[in-house]
Amino acid sequence: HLVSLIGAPTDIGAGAKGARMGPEALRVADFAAALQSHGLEVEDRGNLIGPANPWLPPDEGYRHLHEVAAWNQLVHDAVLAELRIGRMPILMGGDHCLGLGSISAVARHCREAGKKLRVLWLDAHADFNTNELTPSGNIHGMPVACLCGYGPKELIEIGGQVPAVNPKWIRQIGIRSVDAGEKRFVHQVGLEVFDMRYIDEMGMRHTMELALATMDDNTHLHVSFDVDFLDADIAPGVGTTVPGGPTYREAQLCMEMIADTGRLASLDVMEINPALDVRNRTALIAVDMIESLFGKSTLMRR
Ligand code: DIR
Ligand code: MN
Ligand code: MN
Ligand code: MN
Repeated sequence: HLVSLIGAPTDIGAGAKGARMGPEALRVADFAAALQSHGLEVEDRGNLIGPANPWLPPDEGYRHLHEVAAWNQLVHDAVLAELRIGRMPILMGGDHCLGLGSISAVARHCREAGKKLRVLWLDAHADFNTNELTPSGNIHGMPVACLCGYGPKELIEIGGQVPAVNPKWIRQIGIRSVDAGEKRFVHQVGLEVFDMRYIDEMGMRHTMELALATMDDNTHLHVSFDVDFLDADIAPGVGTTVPGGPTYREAQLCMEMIADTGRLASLDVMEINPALDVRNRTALIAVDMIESLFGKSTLMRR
């Protein structure tokens, strides 16, 4: 179990400044040591270096399109390099626009290795906007659409094949904020979304049983963890908090059930914004959750 940490210190796709400090907040929260305590061999590859955030208004519905493309290319190349040498990449964001680079690399690796791909998108938001639907122009609201082939050429082609991902491979969990046009588009494309109402009515256990169903020994499981997935009361240090998210216990169960599959093969940890946090508690809770994702449990289970 060889894990590589990749820092991507940018908020190029976000609407608030500060997610550029996310990788350092995770390091200060002893992320590597927490992973090592569960038997993983961890290398911290340090931080990628990409363009600065010029903090400009949107242009044709996109803020910082060229800088976002440059960052995603760096992330794609770094993630793919780790996968090709048989290591598990963990991307430390950085805002969630970088899920595009990470998952396009994972999808390319799966094509090369003849693996099936399943993507779990843990988030308060569907991140399924386009430049015509977006109310903000922030590209961290668009990576899932881009992965499915809906977006500008310079973003959708990063993984070498368009679309990078079939929408049928994606399961979204914890969703509770979807913009009006985005909502119509989610339904039109048929994205599989387990929103908070679904979790309220059916419970996290049933939700995760469905989200993890029909995987097999040949499935590469990628988790894209936008930390705003967690309820804002327990994770205040993110740019776009939305109330009514999974509780501590619900989120723990979600992570533990993913661990039980034994199929986790790559991970993004995104949107931690230390400028909005309280004594680094959001990075600490993210590390706590990720320990469960890697198999930490109170007792052994049959
Ligand atoms: C909103 C917020 N849907 C937008 N999106 C995200 O600006 O597109 N916040 N991803 O984290
Ligand atoms: Mn592999
Ligand atoms: Mn997101
Ligand atoms: Mn989000």
